[in-house]
Amino acid sequence: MIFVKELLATLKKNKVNFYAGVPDSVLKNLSIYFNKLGKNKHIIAANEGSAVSLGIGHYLATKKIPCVYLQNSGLGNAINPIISIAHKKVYSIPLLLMIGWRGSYGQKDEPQHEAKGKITPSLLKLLGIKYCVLQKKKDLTKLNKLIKGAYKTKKIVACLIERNILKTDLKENISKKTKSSFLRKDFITELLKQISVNSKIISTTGYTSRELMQIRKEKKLFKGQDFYMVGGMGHASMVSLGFSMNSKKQTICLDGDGSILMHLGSLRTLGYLGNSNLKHILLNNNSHESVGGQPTTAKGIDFKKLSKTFGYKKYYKILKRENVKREIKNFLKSEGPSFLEVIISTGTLKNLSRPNNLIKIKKKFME
Ligand SMILES: Cc1ncc(C[n+]2csc(CCOP(=O)(O)OP(=O)(O)O)c2C)c(N)n1
Repeated sequence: MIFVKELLATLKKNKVNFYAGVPDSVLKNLSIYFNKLGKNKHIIAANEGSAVSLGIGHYLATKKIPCVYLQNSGLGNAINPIISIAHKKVYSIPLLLMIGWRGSYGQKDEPQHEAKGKITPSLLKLLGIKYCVLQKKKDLTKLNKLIKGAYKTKKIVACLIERNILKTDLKENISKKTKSSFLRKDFITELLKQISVNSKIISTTGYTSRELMQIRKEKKLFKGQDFYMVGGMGHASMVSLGFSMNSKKQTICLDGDGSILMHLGSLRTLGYLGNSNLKHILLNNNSHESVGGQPTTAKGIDFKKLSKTFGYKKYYKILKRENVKREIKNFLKSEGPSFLEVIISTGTLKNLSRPNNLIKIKKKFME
């Protein structure tokens, strides 16, 4: 167990005072501190590659090592700027990567995390990144040494943090990020009632997929088939496009705002190439609810203009419970590619289970 305050003190001692990252449930207690910092000290990036790049820019301007935080599933996104810009053999820019280690050795986790967790240390070795594992307070000495070394060698260093290691006495204060009182589960329930038996749903990472699976079971709503994006956050739209271009079936992408922002360029590909069977839904709660409710930057985006300019044919919006039935009906009937923005409040079902028999899920989806 390590207190966040102790960890941050080690960083401060080494003049690490800028943080950029993508939120993660393992590092949730750090986010509580970060939320209090101004934008010159902390930035929630759209994806992990962007977080690394923000860190690189920060170093170029300040000569101080930035802390880039991420879940190990996001290491893939981060690798491009790490190896092609910051690496010792390229521009040699020192960074500290703080990595939430899902699927660490010996810890039971979801299939996608177990696969990534197992290779995380080898990936770091392959990238030539020295790292330490933080489990106890005394491990902070190793971190201290690594950062000091990074200043000298101009190399990237990292620390891996497993689940339930970081503690804090600060109280979580997750405020609602939208004015809506309508919940994700209410929308999903109505959608499942209205879709046809042949519909296919491709749903984004986190609570959306988990709730979709749970609601089907609890409410016995079995029309259509689902493909849960248990990982690959931000890629549900392109999986949907790839599927819909090769099938006549109605294809519904169920996306989140954090996920949509992670690879926003994909929306243009979808709007440009999508066929009439493709329907894209954004469940907008202006937050990364699945990993602790940290804010996204979705608030203020005019998704009507954005989807139109990206080539979607129709845009619908649900703000109030009263309009849900009617708007879902219109949306499902529309000639796609069409976009439906649903403003939801944070709040999720209790005791959510997780998709685990993934091969079975894939086979059923492909039937
Ligand atoms: C590449 C990658 N980075 C980070 C994560 C951790 N993660 C899982 S769900 C999630 C938040 C998703 O936010 P959003 O799409 O807005 O959906 P919400 O959680 O609000 O339902 C994050 C950051 C991940 N799974 N993959």
